[in-house]
Amino acid sequence: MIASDIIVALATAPGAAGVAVLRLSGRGCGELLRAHLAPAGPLPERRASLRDFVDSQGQTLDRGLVLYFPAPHSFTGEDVVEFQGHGSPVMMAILLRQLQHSGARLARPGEFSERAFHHGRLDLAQAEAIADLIAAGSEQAARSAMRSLQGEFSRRVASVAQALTTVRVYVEAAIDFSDQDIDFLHSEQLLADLNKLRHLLAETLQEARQGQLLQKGISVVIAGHPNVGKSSLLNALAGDDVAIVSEHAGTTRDILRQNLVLQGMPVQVLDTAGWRESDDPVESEGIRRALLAAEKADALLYLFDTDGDLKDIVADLQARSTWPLDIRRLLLVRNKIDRCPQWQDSFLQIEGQRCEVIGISAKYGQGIEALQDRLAQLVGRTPTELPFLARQRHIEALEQAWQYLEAAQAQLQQGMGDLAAEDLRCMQGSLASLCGEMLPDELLGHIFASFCIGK
Ligand SMILES: Nc1nc2c(ncn2[C@@H]2O[C@H](COP(=O)(O)OP(=O)(O)O)[C@@H](O)[C@H]2O)c(=O)[nH]1
Ligand SMILES: [Mg+2]
Repeated sequence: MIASDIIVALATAPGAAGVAVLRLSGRGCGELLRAHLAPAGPLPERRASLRDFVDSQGQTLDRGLVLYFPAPHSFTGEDVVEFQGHGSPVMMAILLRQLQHSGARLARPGEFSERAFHHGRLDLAQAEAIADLIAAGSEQAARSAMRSLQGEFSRRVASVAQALTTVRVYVEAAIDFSDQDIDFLHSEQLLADLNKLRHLLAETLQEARQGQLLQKGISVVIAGHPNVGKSSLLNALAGDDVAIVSEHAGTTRDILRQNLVLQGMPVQVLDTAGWRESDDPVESEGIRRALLAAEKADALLYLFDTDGDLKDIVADLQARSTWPLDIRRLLLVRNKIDRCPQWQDSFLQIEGQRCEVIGISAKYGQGIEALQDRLAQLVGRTPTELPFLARQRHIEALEQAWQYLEAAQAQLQQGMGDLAAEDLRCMQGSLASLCGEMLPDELLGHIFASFCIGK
């Protein structure tokens, strides 16, 4: 599916700006643009030239720099030409219309990247990294996206695929020689190769999970009874006076959302209405929404401020939440420890699992950093070096590869070489899909359609 018509789009963000860039791609796009330029001479390759963009009467519309990249040495691998004019949305609309009149078509979202992919200029993981770089919500996310764009992720997948090929060659050969006495399927060599493969895949999956946290971020809900200091905690985390703090119970009703960056992860913190019985329909609705948000959160900070028995607090939490408590995403937070200097962080066994209890003073900023660290830990962020950015699609493909590997190993232990070979073949397919090999056009189109126009 290699299209060759000429596409055009504004490569810069819409709106008034110092400069706006129009980009064209497709065979002959240099000629198409040149027909609108004065002076009319040939466009130098890969060097800027100053030209006027003129209308059909020869009147200058805009003046700017033209850059021409003939195929195949361009972003898309096709002829590409750019006009860098003044950042006037009105003028850019006029120029776009003129180019469309001459036969250029408005590019679909992500179509430049899609063409680059089809011409082998980048693989799918790299193309996705461009979109992720543009959308990055933190410095670490942006740096990680850049690593993926430079092929770090693709190279890692390639090394897993290579280790897999070694194993496959061995297993296939073992099947061919299965009538011989030697038990190839249980050989030291194969076990060592399989271990190496497992190790590589596990490492890649782990790093991809870290990258996904940087890409999609997490939601954190602060919940608890009225007046325990939920809004104060939101303010402490935000480092700003975002929410109204008051000694009157039931002040917060609507959900308040604040975006922050925590250890490179985009985090949305939600302050919610305090859980209690209420006759006020507005507050009741707020509480209903608070419970819903708490259920969906990646992490739930359950705040309390009494010295009561922790078990009672958890029992109360369990009674009020309308969904089964998931300890893996729960932090119990004791606020106002400025009033009880003897406080010490501890933990509690809930349903056989360890749940942290952390003390803070939202009002005086005590324990907030430790809480942030625990929160990052809870959602699985390990402060390792920069991971590569990964999407849900990547995690799913890697997890699928892992399942095939597990299945293959189980088959091998049973001496079922044929079935193991088949699992390993499927595993190769999962890995190939990461870089866009063997993906149906429809799925590819879907991925590129989520990019922005002009990219
Ligand atoms: N001593 C003390 N008071 C606090 C602390 N955090 C909040 N408060 C007070 O507790 C009251 C309720 O706080 P607020 O944040 O509005 O609680 P919310 O209803 O849970 O949102 C206010 O009077 C706060 O000043 C704290 O860490 N120490
Ligand atoms: Mg509040």
